[in-house]
Amino acid sequence: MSIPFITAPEAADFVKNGDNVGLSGFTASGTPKVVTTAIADKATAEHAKGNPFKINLFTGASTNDYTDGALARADALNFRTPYQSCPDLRKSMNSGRTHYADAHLSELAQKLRYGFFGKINVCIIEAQDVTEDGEIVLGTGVGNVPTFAMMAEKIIIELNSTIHPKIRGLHDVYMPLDPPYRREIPVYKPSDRIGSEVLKVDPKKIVGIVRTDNPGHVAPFSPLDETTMQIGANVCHFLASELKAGRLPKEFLPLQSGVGNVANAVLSGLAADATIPAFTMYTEVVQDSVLKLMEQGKCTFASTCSLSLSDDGLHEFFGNIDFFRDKVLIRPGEISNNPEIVRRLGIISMNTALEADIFGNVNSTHVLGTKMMNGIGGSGDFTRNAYVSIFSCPSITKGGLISNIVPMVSHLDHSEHSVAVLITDQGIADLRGKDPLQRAETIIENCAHPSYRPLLRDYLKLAKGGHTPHTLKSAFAFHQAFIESGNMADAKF
Ligand code: 0RQ
Repeated sequence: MSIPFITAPEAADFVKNGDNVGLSGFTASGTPKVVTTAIADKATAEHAKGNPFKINLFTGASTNDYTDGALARADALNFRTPYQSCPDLRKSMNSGRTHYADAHLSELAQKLRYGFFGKINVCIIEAQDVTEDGEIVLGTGVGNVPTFAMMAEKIIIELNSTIHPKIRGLHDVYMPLDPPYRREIPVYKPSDRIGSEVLKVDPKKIVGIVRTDNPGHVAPFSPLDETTMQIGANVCHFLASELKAGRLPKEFLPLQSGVGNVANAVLSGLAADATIPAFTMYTEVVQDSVLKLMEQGKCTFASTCSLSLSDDGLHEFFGNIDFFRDKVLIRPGEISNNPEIVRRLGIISMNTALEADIFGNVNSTHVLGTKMMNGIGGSGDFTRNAYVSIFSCPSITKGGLISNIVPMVSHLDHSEHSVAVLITDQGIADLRGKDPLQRAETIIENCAHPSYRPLLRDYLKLAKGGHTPHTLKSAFAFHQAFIESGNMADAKF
């Protein structure tokens, strides 16, 4: 092999202060581990010498602690996009040390190609294999790596020996042409393969290969609690009744589900419901629960951007690869989350809100309107274009000190125009075809916690005027009360 093998610190030396760096992967899956840690170490060493060292980091979604965690702790991130879920990075963003541009995941690749963010200096790719002529077998997550690799001046390969060789053949790497030459993306059903099994890059740009046997780790989910199970049961009930009423085709439609416990509860609920036929998924993350659904014959295919499986899940998947091989495709985020395809396939989207207001607007990102939690992720890609878009959240949080249903959201991610159905542990608010006042009544009576319903009814009685009644002076009384006393129930209008 004429491409040199180098150490992680040697790889980190290719990264300079102020560089734009793009990483392969989506969630912890497929994301580099040792080169990013070495960049963090380099930053710490440079800072100790009094030198500035910060990079601008572009990814597919959230990463791992070897990346966002290590780099944030080393104060090595000047700019970060499009999504994160790391406590240390959250602190850095919320204190203004890292500039964070929260963005729809499907859009970053094309915006980079359009030139909106400048060039990519270095692209770091986790790979299972790489050939002399630049053919790369990727890991369990793809993200935006096709665009990063195409644009990058230098490419570093992190060759991870823990990635199972049988991953080859699961990827579907495709990059659309840009306007005015773009054509339709030819995915007409979730299982349509449109691209290549490998990522092809210019081998002359590969400056080195770093070997690693770091397996990384996807944290398993906490056990389902009563609230989560109730939300899951309500979502299943909604979907089953839509099917019965003929508002969903009898063949069902592909599902997208966010990450986390509610998604897992919904998927296991669907599996248990005999009235729901076997379905496909067109989604961005496949978790362990999907493997079970496939084994039960309930999920027949999943198009995804990453296999975010626990260690046990990975073992099960590659142990039975002959069974799973024709049931999964791992694609770039630009395709897994593509609005054109979401609209065409008629995806049922299921995402999570931090809070929703009585008119159906959703805040997925900002605690009390100011502190960034994670980011909008792929939720907007799917929600805005779904056949039916569902948002769920608990009715109360922190033992009832917070009502997740408020008079007006303190930050807006998904507007009333994109939110079709709101579901909490209390019940289902079907917002389709309702005017604002009808939506408010439905959300208060069906979704708000009983202890907050009187306050919300009072707000609505006081709210004045126009098409969407509000009392602007009191619209944030719940949030103000929480800031002042630590309890939204102390709200005064
Ligand atoms: O706090 O961690 O201190 O316990 O927020 O809340 O209920 O555990 O819910 O983990 O599913 O996260 C919206 C953040 C929900 C996530 C969000 C507090 C609560 C807890 C977390 P603690 P839960 P989840 C697929 C699609 C956007 C991206 C997306 C998310 C913590 O789902 O990031 O959809 N979504 N991507 O106590 C103050 C409120 C609160 C609140 C909850 N109203 N005010 N704190 N909390 N509600 C994924 C990808 O794109 C990759």
